[in-house]
Amino acid sequence: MTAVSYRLQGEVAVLAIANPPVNALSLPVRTGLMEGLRRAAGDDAVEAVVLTGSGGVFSSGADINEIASGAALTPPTLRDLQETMEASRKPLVAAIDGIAFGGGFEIALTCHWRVGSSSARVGLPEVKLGLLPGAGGTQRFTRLAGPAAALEAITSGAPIAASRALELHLLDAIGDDPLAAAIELARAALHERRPLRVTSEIGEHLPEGTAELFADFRRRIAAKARGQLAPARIIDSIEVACTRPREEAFRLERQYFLECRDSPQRKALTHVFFAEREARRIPGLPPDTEPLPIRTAAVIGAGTMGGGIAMSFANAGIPVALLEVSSEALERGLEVIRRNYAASVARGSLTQARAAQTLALIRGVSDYQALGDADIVVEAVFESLALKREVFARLDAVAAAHTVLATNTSTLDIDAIAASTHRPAQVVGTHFFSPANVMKLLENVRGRQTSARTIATVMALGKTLGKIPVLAGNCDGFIGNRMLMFYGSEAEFLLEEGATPEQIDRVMEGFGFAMGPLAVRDLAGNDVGFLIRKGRTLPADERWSPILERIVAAGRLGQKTGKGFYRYEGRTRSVDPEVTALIEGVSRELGVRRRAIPDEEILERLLHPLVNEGARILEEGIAIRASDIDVVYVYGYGFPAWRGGPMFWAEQAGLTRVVETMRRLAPTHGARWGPAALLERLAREGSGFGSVRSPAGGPRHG
Ligand code: T1G
Repeated sequence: MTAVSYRLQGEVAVLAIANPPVNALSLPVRTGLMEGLRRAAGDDAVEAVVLTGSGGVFSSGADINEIASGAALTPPTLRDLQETMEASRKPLVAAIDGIAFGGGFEIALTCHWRVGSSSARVGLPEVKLGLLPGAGGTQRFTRLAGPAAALEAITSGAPIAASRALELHLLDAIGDDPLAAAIELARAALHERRPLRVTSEIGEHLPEGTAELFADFRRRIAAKARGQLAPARIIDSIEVACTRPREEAFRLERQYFLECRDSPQRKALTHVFFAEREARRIPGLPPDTEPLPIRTAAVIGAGTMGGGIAMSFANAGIPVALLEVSSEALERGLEVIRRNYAASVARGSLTQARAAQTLALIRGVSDYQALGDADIVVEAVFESLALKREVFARLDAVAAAHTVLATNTSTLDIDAIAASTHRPAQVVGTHFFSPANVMKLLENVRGRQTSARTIATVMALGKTLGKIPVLAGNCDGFIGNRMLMFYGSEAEFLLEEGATPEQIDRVMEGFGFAMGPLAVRDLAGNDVGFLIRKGRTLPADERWSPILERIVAAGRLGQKTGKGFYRYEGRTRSVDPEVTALIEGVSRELGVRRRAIPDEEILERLLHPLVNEGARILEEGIAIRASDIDVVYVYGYGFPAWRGGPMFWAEQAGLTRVVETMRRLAPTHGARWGPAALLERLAREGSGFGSVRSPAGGPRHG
C-alpha cells in the first residue's frame, strides 16, 4: 500500500496520506506527496488538488524518530513540499479530519485553503518535544491568526478545536464531510477564479505585533518556561514574523529550529515522549490479554483523593458511584466536587453544560449494596492497612464477580490488602496523585496474585482516563514514594549541616522542579509526611533527622496552618527566623558544625540518592525499565520533563558521579545509601540504563 493514495474526483485530484496509526510524515509519505503534487501539476485534466489523511487522521506531524535520526532532512523535506505547493498554479485545499499537528498542520497551512470536520483538532505541539514548528508554522500561523494567538498556541502546544481554529482563520470552513466540503471549496475557487492565497505572503508587517505584546508575553511565561530553550525561540520566531522581511523571518525560524533540534532538551523531551508510550508495554503479559471493559465505576471514600478519582472517571464519561458511609462526609465531598467544576466553568475551561453533564455522572451513595455492578471499585480511604482490609472484605462480599478491586494506597502492601478478599487475582493498586483529577500519573501496582487481565485492565483504564499509566511491583513506596524517602531525608540532613530551606528549594526550583522539597512538604502537610514516617521502621544503621518532628511539634504543619518550613501569606512563602533557629538548635544538639554548602553539592546530594534508589528498584524488578521511573518522576513528582527524568538525567550527567556521591554518604547515612550494584556495574562498564530490563515476568514483588 503506497503511503499516499492519488485519485481523481472529476477535475479535482485527491491526495490521501495513509501511514497508520497517525499518518506521521515519514520519508515514504513525503515522497508520495511530492509525486502526487507533481502528477497533479502536470495533468491538464486536474484543475485543483485536495490534500487529506486516511484513517480519520490528517497527520500527527513529522516522524519524531526521523528528527532524532536526521532522516527528516532526507529530500523531499517538508520545505521542499511547501515550495512545490506554493509554486502551484492550481488551488490546493486541505481536508482535515481528526488531528493535524506539527508538520501535518504546517502542510495544511501551506495550502491555499483549509476545511475541517467539527471534531477536528489542529495544533503545533513541537514545544512539548523541545522543538519549534520547523516548517513555517510560526510564520504562517502568525500571518493567519495574529501574533497574540500564535504566542499562546505555539508556546503551549495545546490542540485547537475546529470552531476556535475557524475563528482564528486557521480553517476556512467546517463541514461534517471535510473531504466533500474541500472539493466543493476547490470548485468554487475555480469557478470564481479566486486569487490563490499564499499564506506565507499574507501581511508583510503585522500591526498588532507590537514590542509591548512580546515583552508582556515573555514576562508572563518566564516562570513556567524558566530554563527552557524552545518556548524562548518560539517567541523570537513569532516576533520576527511581525518585524522582519518574509525571507529573513523564515530563515531565522529555520535557524531557531535547528538550535532547538540539537539541544539536550529536545533529546530529553523526545525520550519522555517515547517513554510514556513504552510504559504501556508489559513484558510477560500474554499478547491476547483482553482488558475488562470499564463501563461503570465506584470509589470508596469521598475525601480529597476519592473526590478527585471520581471526577477522573466522570471526566472520561464513566458513571461513578462515590461511597461514603457518613452522610455529612459524603455531602462535604460532593460539595468539593461541585465547587471544582464551578471553578473550571468560571475559568472558561469547561462550559456550564459540559460541567452539568459530567457532574450528573457522579452519584453519591452511603450503602455498599448500592455499588451495584461497578466494573471497578477504587478504594480511597484513610491510609490505614486495617481499615483498607476491612473495606476490601466488605467489597469482596458485595461486588459483582467480575469486578476489579483497586486500592489507591500510596505505599501499603497490596498483597496484605488482597488477602482480605477471595479474589486476589482481581486486586490491584491504582495509585493516583493529588489532585487526582489533574495529575497525569497513574502508578498501577501488581500484587503477587494480580492476574494478567487485571493488569491489562488498569493499564488500559489509565489511557481511558487521559492519564499516563506505569506498572510497579509491590514494595514499600512502590516506585515514586520509595525514591522520595531518600530525597526528603537528604534534604533534612542538608539542613542539619548548614543549608537553609530557601537555599535548598531555590536550587531545586532552579534545576526545574515546580517546587523544592521543603515547599512541597508544606503544601502536602508536614503532619502527613511525619505520620507516614512514623509508620516506617528504619534499618538499625539509619536515622531520621529530628527536624520534621520538631516542625510538626511546633504546630508548623505547612500552608494549611500558615507556617511550616516557611511563613505563608496565602500561598506566598517567606523565610521565618523561627525555623532558622529551630534548625540551628538541632544542629547544636547533634554537635554538627554548620557550614556553607555549595548549591552544586545540594543538587547532587538530593538527586543522586533518587537515582540510586531508582537503580535498586530497577534491579529488583519493581520497575520494568528505567524510562518507566522517568515517567513516574516527570508526571507524578514534578521532575522537569526537559531534563528527561532522573534516570535519563543521571546518564547524561555521568553515572560515576552518582556512585561517588553514594559512596560518600553511606558511612554516615547507612548501608542502604551505598551505591546500587547495578549502578556500579553500569558506571564501570560505561553503559546506561537502556540495556536493563526486568525479568520477563514483569516486576517481581518487594
Ligand atoms: N512521529 C512518530 N511516531 C508517532 C508520532 C510522530 N509524530 N505521533 C505518534 N507516534 C506514534 C506513537 O509513538 C505511538 O507509537 C503511535 O504513534 C500511537 O501514538 C517539522 C518537527 C498524535 C495525539 O508532537 O501527540 O512535526 O507506541 O499512542 O494517544 O514542525 O501521538 O504505538 O509504537 O500517542 O491516539 C509534532 C505527537 C512532531 C504529535 C495520537 N507532532 N503525537 O495520540 O496515540 S515534530 C507531535 C501525539 C514536527 C515540524 C516538527 C499523539 C497523537 P507506538 P499514541 P494517541
